[in-house]
Amino acid sequence: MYAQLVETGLSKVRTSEELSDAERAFQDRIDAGIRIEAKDWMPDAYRKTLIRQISQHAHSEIVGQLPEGNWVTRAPTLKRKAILLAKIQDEAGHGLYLYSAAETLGVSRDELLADLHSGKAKYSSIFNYPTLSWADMGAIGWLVDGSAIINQIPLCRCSYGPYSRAMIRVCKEESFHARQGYDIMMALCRGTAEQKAMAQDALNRYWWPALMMFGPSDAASVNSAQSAQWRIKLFSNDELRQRMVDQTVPQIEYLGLQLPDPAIKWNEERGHYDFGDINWDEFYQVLKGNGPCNRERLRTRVKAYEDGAWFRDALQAHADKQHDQKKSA
Ligand code: BYC
Repeated sequence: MYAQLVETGLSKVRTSEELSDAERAFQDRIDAGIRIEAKDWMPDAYRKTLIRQISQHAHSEIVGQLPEGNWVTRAPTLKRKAILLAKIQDEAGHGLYLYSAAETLGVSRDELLADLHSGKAKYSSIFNYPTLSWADMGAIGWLVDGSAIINQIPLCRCSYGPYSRAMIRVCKEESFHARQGYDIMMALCRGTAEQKAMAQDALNRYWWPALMMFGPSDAASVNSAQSAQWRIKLFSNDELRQRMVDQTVPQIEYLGLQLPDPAIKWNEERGHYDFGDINWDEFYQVLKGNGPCNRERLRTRVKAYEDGAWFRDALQAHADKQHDQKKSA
């Protein structure tokens, strides 16, 4: 798969002869499965790619709290509310591990946040969709965290040590998130006709955006080939997307819900489910900032950051005071 990705992606990958001695030695380490650590020499482009991906990932975890945060005060029971709160707190934790992993590459958290707040840095397209009903909490846990697990399990084996280690705990927590989402869907599907209709509506609305989380098709993915060569990507966008469809269709059937795409059909020859065409125009519009909630999400994040200024100032004042006391002792 790795070789195929290197060949088919849009980004040009240099052959061994085109690499400098240092780059060749670096690639040999990666090919031998040796992890790259923060203080090791690395090509600038490798560093840049990792900063891009890890920071986008961190931003996604942080912005990803907002759609679910919308339902904390309206959770149907105390138990559901406690579970949802715990999940959202986990996402904040994931953001923090990931910002720390990005910082090992020589970029500061302030720079990363400035890029998010100015709209320069991306975060996952999925978080620009609204959460209209309680069933959306089920659909997000099940489909969004479910997709995240499929994408992130391979990242536990990626070439950059700090990123791969952060992913281990993230994936464990995502498994709990996916289970709680499916549990919400099960409860709704076993409930009244109205509750089941809510579950169906959430599935219908979140299905396509969840498939878009895996990124553009392999033929359109600009970064895949290089990232595969560096073992940042172990599987292609389309391959992971197919895995998501194959895993989820039987779960939809178990819930007794209608398939959200009439083109879904088991293909005996391929050993996979076929599915319909993704609306890539919608995906790129969301990436450009024109999704249903892009502006609202960014505005909320910027306001939260500005509202927290007094707390960061207090922390700094406390640290300065401790530093002065140590110096004068
Ligand atoms: N949304 O060449 P490609 C979570 C961008 S958080 C937005 O294939 P790459 C959760 C891509 O960045 C889950 N942008 O890129 C949290 C690139 O743009 P730039 C977040 C996207 O990087 C809270 C361009 O499109 N997971 O689970 O090789 C609550 C071309 O794409 C998207 C991660 O971040 C998208 N969906 O592959 C609940 C996982 N897709 O940067 C749940 C780590 C693509 O060149 N990231 N783009 O301007 C990855 O695995 C990879 O970055 C991707 C994209 C597969 C997403």
